[in-house]
Amino acid sequence: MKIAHFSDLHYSPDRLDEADRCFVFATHDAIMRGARIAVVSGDSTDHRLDAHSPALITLARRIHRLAASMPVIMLQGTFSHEPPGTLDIFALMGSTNGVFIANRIQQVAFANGRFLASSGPVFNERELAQVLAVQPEAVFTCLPTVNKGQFAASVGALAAATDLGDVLATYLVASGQVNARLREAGIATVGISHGTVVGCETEHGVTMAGLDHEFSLSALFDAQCSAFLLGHIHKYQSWERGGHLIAYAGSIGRFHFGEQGEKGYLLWEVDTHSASAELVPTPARRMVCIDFDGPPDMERLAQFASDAGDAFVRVRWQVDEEHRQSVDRAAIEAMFANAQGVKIEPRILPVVRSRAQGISLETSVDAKLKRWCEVANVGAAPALERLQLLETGDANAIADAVLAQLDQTPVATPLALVVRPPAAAAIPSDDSPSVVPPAQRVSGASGEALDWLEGDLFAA
Ligand SMILES: [Mn+2]
Repeated sequence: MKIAHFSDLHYSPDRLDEADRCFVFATHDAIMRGARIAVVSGDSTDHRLDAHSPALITLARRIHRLAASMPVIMLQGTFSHEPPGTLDIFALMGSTNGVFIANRIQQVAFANGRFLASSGPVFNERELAQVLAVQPEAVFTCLPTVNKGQFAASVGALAAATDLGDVLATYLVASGQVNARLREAGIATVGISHGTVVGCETEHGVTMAGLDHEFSLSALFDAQCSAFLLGHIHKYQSWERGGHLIAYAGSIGRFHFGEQGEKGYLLWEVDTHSASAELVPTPARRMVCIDFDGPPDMERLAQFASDAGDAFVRVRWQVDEEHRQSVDRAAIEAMFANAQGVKIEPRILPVVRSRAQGISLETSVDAKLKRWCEVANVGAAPALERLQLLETGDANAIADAVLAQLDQTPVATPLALVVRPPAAAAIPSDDSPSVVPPAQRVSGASGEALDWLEGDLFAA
């Protein structure tokens, strides 16, 4: 039997365009290809939607139209995306065929165009006998998102993270025993769930390791379903063992920048003993990410812009705070004027002036100056000598001493003056962080001349 598996539709005002373009394509394709039954494995909506929201009405219309062609099963997804109760209204969208809402752990048989659900988590003996008697086309084992809060309340918060996996694994084994009997009777068995499989890969290429995920692959295979249809992870991927197949359909469209892999829906072929699935790509939007470690390279950007076509483009760069004005944001926006959308994300690196380490720990001005000379790589002896002059001599005496020193200097030839004027040799250039020699600062009183030593240079 052919099953059309759609997942993670995320209908919402912001994503309506993308979700609906892809879902309309996928449902139409599934109808054309003669799918017998449709499954939506969770996250039909992105968040709580008002009844008058165009997103909700549009989704209701799509489900209604789909149900005109084939029966539909909708599984409860993540509560933040699909608040409990959201799906109930879709049970009313059935037309020629019904829409079955799987919002608790249960098994459901599809026979003679009708859904027969178990009263408990699996069919009991009496129910199983009835199911076998009607020879269903398929039996679905439904494992919707488990409310971890409720679960934690029953087993304790500490145990909840790891015990949930054990509880679900136990359930899957129990359902496996029922599924084995169904298979013996020639009935196709299908699992549907919404959660994270340990070791799967997200749409951003991150491998989900750890113990607090819902299932292991072996636990899912323990359910002994020919096919296991998964939702939650937005990247299509599959695992096969002995003809049984487990697969995430991935999200119907591309909702975030940086999502890897193709988007689509899965057209499954499921029989009693095995299953296969084909990813049918949807016309998901193209999203291009261009990242620069430093300021953007405008030439390369121009090249990207000419290739971008109708993609959604995100440009990221990072630039020091003081050079932020050097990037022409408007020019970049203009470059991508033909793209579907452009998102510009500059990262401004704040200028952090490093304090000379350890200066604040020194107690005397001498020691502070010496430490600063070490850190700034400036000769300490002349600086300390001049500091002493400032502390002991008065301005006139210092000036006289400097003039007397200059008088002793041999008269330079004009050429030598141009090439290397001796008086200027000691003057640091403006941008050099070295100490301004006291000789250049003798005009004021000594207290005033010490001002440059105070300020925030020595702040901790
Ligand atoms: Mn999702």
